Amino acid sequence: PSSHSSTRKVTTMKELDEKLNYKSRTAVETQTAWKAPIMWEGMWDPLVYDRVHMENQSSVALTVFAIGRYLDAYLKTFLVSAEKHFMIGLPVIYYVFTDQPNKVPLIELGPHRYIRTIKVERHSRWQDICMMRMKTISDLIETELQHIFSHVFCFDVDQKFTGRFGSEALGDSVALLHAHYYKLPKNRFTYDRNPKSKAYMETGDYYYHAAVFGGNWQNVKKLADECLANIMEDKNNNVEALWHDESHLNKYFWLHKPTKLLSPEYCWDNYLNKKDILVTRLEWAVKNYEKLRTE
Ligand code: 2GW
Ligand code: MN
Repeated sequence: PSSHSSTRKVTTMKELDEKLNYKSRTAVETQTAWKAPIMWEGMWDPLVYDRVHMENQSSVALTVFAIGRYLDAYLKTFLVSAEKHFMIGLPVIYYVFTDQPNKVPLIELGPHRYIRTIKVERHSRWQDICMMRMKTISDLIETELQHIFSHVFCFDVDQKFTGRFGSEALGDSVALLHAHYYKLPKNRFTYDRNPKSKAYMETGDYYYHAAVFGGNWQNVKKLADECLANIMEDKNNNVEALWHDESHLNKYFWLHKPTKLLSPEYCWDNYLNKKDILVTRLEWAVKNYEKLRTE
């Protein structure tokens, strides 16, 4: 058939978000002041999102770091659970950054799902392990990701997928509401309050969690570059932001508003009371700080 014979309108990804049912949840905020959706269970039809993203040929790269003891402790559970719940139906590539490539577990992958292990140096300070992820992510997008995968999601490894984390989470610039702060007043947010740091901020919109962020590759590149530049400027000035890369991420999303927010369903801490949480999609792993952080 010629292109003229098709009368079915192709839905764009933007139109999908405009059709979200913002009124389906009443006890929680479902839209920001700048009209970005906050994604809570019940607001969308997952099948419609999947169909439109398949038609638009969306594809997703996931980045995760497993350095030192975090590899044995968390990586296998993270990947195996992602194969059950993360962006099922879309092409996915996992980029695993580690100092021990030969220890990355072999896991069974679904069709159109790939894994790529890339060796990185291990920074001696854990703060640098966290912060320097921004450099690695930026380099990856520059050298091989751009133009190939439409979207990028960056994750902490110390977590496990437990429910659908699907195409509804895709957007141009995506931030996650931190489970511990989404109900707290702004004066409790732990932004960096040191005027000497580039992450310094007096007030903000929300407290975002650095365990999950994403967007199209262009925006994730901008985010990583700007956070990295600020981290390096802090290093030159001998200051370090309170919560490291997370403080810089919060500053970035204050200056450049995300186009989509994920509710804490997308990264839940089971230690908390589940009152507003109808489904947990990703859960914090139990952490043995003593064992993981001492050398
Ligand atoms: C991190 C802290 C202390 C000791 C070790 C590490 C560590 C982190 C490591 O030895 N190996 C490693 O691979 N990582 C990676 O960095 C791993 O992917 C991990 O999930 C991520 C962030 O570290 P994590 O999960 O221990 O930090 P959290 O859960 O306390 O996370 C928040 O705050 C961090 C900054 O302090 C980051 O912003 C993180 O994204 C936040 O979720
Ligand atoms: Mn973590």
